[in-house]
Amino acid sequence: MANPIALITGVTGQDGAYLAKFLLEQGYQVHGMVRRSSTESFERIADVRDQLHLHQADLLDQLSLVRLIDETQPNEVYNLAAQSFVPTSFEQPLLTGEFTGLGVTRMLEAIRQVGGNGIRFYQASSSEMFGSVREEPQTEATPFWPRSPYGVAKTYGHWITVNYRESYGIFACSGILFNHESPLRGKEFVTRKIALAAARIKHGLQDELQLGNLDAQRDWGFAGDYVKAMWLMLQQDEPDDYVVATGRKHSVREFAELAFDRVGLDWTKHVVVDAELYRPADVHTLCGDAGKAQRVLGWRPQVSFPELVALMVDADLARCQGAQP
Ligand code: NDP
Ligand code: GDR
Repeated sequence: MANPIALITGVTGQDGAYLAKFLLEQGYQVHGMVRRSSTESFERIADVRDQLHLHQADLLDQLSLVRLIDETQPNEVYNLAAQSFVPTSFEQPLLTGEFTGLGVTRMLEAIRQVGGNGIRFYQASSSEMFGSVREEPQTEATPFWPRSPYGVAKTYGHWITVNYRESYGIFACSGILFNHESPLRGKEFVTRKIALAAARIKHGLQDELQLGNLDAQRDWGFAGDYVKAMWLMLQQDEPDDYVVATGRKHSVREFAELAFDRVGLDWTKHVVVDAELYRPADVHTLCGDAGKAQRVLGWRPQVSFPELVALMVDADLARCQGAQP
C-alpha cells in the first residue's frame, strides 16, 4: 500500500515541527504549507526539511488553499496555522479573526470543494475557549467563555469544524488542547520566556526578567506528547472532539521558581513584575480533564511538569553556551 499523505498547515510552528517528525516516523509522506516571507522561518524543521514537501499558500487566500489540496491530495489535513499569541490578538483583532477563525472555514471549504468526504481533518482548538471557566476541570461538555479575540476566533473555528462534520459528513475532529510547551516554543510565550531568561541570567547575558500576571495558572504539558493525540483522533472510526491536557495546574510563579532552581538561582532576585504585560482580560486558571482522550484514544501524557521545566531550561542553557552579551 502507498504511504499515507498528510498535509500540515503551520508546519514551521512548534506543533508543526513535532507533528511533521512524528508523521515521518509513522511512514507518512508529509506536505507542509508555508506562507511567503522575505526571510524563511524554517529553523524548527531544519533537521527534516529534505524529507518534507513544502508548498506556498496562505490562510487568507482561498484559491491558494484549493490549489494546495488539489496538488497534494492528502488523506489527512492538520490545520495548525493561526495567529496564536493572545496579546497580539488584542492589538490585531481583525487579522486574528481572519487567520484563526475564518481561516478554518477556508480550509474546510477547500477540502469540501476539491477533496470530497475522503479527507480527514484536524482543527487545532484551544483551552482558551474556556476562558472564564464555568467549571473545573474542563471537559468537552464545559461551556465556552473566551476572554480574548484569539479565544473568540478559536471558538468560531471549533464550531465551524463541528458544523462541517454535521452538515457535510466531513471526518473533522477538533482537539481542545491545553497549553503545551517545549524547547521549540516561541520566545514570547511565558514558559519559554522564563526558561530562556533563566539560562541567559545564569550565563551573565542579562540580569532581569519582566513578567506580567504571576498568579495565572495553566495546565502545561509537553508538545511532543500532544501531537500524538492529534494523530490518534484521525485514526478512529468516527470523528469527534477531545480535550487534551495533563489534569494538573501550576502558576507562572511556580514555573519561574522551578526554572531558576534548575540553574541554581533565586527567582525573586531577578523577576520584576511589569504592569504593561497584563492583558485587558486574562484567563486566570485552566485545568483540563482528558478522561475521554484516555478512554477512547488510549492517550496519556508522558512528561511531567518538573521534567518539562528541566527540558526547556536545559535546552536554553545549551543554546546560550558561548553566546555574547
Ligand atoms: P505557533 O505560533 O508556533 O505556529 C503557528 C504557525 O502558523 C506558524 O507556522 C505560522 O507560520 C503559521 N501561520 C500563521 N499565520 C498564517 C497564515 N496566514 N497562513 C499560513 N500560515 C500561517 O503555534 P503552535 O505550534 O504553538 O500552535 C499550533 C496551533 O495550535 C495554533 O493554531 C495554536 O493556536 C493552537 N494551539 C496551541 C496551543 C499551545 O499551547 N501551543 C494550545 C492550543 C491550541 P510562520 O512561521 O510563517 O509565522
Ligand atoms: P496563553 O500562553 O495565553 O495561555 O496561550 P502564554 O504563555 O502567552 O500566557 C500564559 C499566562 O502567563 C501569563 N503571563 C505572561 N504571558 C506572557 N506571554 N508573557 C509574560 O511576560 C507573562 N507574564 C505572565 C499570561 O497573562 C497568561 O495568563 C497559549 C498559546 O499557545 C495559545 O495559542 C494557546 O491556544 C493557549 O496557550 C492554550
